[in-house]
Amino acid sequence: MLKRLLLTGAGGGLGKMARQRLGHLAETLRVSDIADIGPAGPNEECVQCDLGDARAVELLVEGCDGIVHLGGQSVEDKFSVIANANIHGVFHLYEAARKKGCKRIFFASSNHVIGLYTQDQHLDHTAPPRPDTLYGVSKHFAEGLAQMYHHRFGIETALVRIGSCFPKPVDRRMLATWLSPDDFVSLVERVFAVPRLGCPVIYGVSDNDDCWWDNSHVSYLGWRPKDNSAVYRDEVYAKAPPPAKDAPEAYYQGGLFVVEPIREE
Ligand code: NAI
Ligand code: 15L
Repeated sequence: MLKRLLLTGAGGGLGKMARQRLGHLAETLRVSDIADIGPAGPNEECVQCDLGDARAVELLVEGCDGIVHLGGQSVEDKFSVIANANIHGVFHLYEAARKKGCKRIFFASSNHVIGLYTQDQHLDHTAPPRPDTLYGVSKHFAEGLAQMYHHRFGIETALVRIGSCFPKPVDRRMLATWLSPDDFVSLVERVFAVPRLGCPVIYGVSDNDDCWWDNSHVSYLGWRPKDNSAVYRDEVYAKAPPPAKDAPEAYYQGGLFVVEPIREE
């Protein structure tokens, strides 16, 4: 069991669920966000912190032997917003981990690192990145940063390219990208249970019938996703007629992110 697990982004959609379901992994769960997420529950510590503030992040990481890093900008935005949370923020986190001796991190990367591949392409961890947005580029930056801290300083990171982690899939693309909350939790559990993690890219996706991504290189983790989006297929199909075959949401793995405008500043 970990002594103190840091959960960043605890005020977000995924973070709220993780806060409820990951407490058993550590004696103390330190939950953090830029937003106020207090009060602390039993065995919890709450720390309000902007990831863009290097000194605050160093204090945040102090005393933690594991991190589930969900905090940051989670969709496309102006470059300044992406840069603060996802570029400066992730650098501050790894620097703090190095200085304070935290050796294992679950990093919420994203399918938008490979969003410009088409939906008929099957990818494994060797596929060269094709980010679809500044957001996707920032996640790729973080993956590279984690590799550097692994090979130079021995910090292990699960680089989890999450597909779409929501209670259920809500559109046709998500029939392929859906990661169920239960499968997310079981993946975090395996990441902190295995004796040797390394720094692998892992596709964060359930055992869906529709499948673009291959995780066979990380079978050593013993992670076996159990849910399948197919049980929601009829519900999803009933919502809306299929988009045109060449519509971005039907053509690219990143869906509509690929047509996001580039926002300067
Ligand atoms: P979210 O947007 O609901 O939560 C992100 C949290 O990070 C928010 O509570 C926000 O206040 C916090 N945050 C933003 N900027 C910050 C800063 N400068 N300092 C400290 N905290 C800050 O996003 P969600 O859906 O919960 O996703 C969590 C993580 O997983 C994100 O990093 C996202 O990029 C990643 N992800 C999520 C996917 C999903 O399907 N939910 C898919 C792929 C990746
Ligand atoms: C992401 O990276 C986002 O954080 C999430 O909000 C979803 O848009 C997800 O990707 C997705 O592609 O469905």
